[in-house]
Amino acid sequence: ASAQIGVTGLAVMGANLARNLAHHGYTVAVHNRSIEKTDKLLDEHGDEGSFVRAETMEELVAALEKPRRVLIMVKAGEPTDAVIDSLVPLMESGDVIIDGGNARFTDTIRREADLKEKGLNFVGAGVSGGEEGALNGPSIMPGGSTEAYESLGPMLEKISAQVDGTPCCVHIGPDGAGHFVKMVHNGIEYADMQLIGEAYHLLRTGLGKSPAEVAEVFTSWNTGELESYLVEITAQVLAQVDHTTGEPMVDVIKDAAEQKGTGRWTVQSALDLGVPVSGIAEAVFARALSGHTEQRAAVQGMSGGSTSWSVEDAERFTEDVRQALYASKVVAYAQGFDQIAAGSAEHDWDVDLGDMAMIWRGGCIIRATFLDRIKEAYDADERPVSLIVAPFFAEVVEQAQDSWRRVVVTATQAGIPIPGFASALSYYDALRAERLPAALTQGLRDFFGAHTYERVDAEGDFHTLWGEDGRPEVQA
Ligand code: NBP
Repeated sequence: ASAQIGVTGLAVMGANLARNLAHHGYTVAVHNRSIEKTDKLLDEHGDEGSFVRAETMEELVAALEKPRRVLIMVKAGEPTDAVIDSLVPLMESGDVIIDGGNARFTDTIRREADLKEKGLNFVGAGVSGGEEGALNGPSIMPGGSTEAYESLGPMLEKISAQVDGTPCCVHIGPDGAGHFVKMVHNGIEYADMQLIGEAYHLLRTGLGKSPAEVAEVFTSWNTGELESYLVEITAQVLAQVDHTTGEPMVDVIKDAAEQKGTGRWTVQSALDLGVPVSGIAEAVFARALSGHTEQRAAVQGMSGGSTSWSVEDAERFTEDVRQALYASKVVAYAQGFDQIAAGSAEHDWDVDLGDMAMIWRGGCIIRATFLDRIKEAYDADERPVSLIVAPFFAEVVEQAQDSWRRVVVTATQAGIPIPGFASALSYYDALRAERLPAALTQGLRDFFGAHTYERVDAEGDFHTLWGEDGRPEVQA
């Protein structure tokens, strides 16, 4: 037994993580259900480091030093359970099984509890950054016992992305904490991409810019506050020309967005936790709407916004859109971090929000300059109740709001859909409002269902005999 870690599941992610581990000097035992992928990896990259070829799960486990560590990188769901089932009889107390796939955090909680009973350590690790991250340094979000992290953490920290000498990997918390945080990370990624899409749509439709011209705008935005991987690659995608037709690539791609599930899970979990992640929800629904091609075709002929609408000052409009994008992005992140805090409280995970911002600074899809500011905000002596009121972001949002409002008004008049920008602004205005129509909602609920309400001027639950003149409110 000579390998420090085994990897099973050698599609793009597993193969690249195995190579990353080998590049860092670890001997890696490699296994895949069908041997072709194992041999392809070894043929093409076997000379990059020290690998041990394992044809069967038995060979994989036999190749490992104790305590054994096996990283599973297979399709999430049933395949992961199947692989765990075949590993368990081969492993011993103290060994560590790591699931680096995009597991649902509730599955991770279940698996961790099952394996703990069998004396095995189970680590559910969220891995972000796609195939390039896996190879050159991803952001890693491992959840599991402290004991398991002691054995595994140093390896994961070594192969993760590094920013200013700090690894983009930290022990998130027990059992499902890592996969929960990875899920919300993906939800934020959905929101981020939706907002970027709306900004593009506004510049394209509102200003009549070509995709290549919008690409230039994004390139310039990437030198400022919005600097981020997603803004950078937006410019690249928009600048791409299709070689078959000579058209901008973005015009050749069918405009129906797909999803694999993490965004939907984020919203489902947020509904259970009662956290209003409206930005993420709008992004998930916007993707769903884009795929309803039959309904879209049916409604396409109906009347739209003002036909006389035009932008007078293109430069100002572009800056307004930039500000709207920035402020809406702050709202989306504020909501996502609220969800992590709520999930952590619900499951006793004790997740450090500042650490989350820190490990997303490199390796992952939502890496961005402003994560440093988010880390500062959550590391402050007093944790802000919302990112929006942390001093740095309060200033961002307040400064952006005139632009933000102009963009929402203009887009609405022009008939350009901006669910992300508009809902983010409404979220801000709702939190800001001194009184909300929730009082009326409570009145209605009490009227039709005797659900009771609380008063502003007295303690207790009250019920009113609505409409019956002179009848006093009664305390329920
Ligand atoms: P896939 O998600 O496409 O899964 C393919 C792998 O799963 C192959 O190795 C395949 O073996 C194996 N597999 C399947 Br399918 N069913 C199996 C079973 N019943 N028993 C054993 N092995 C089985 O690979 P991926 O895109 O590399 O992703 C791996 C994991 O990482 C997934 O959970 C994914 O969600 C997650 N992830 C992906 C990305 C990304 O950018 N792609 C990013 C972050 C996380 P075979 O070769 O024998 O068919």
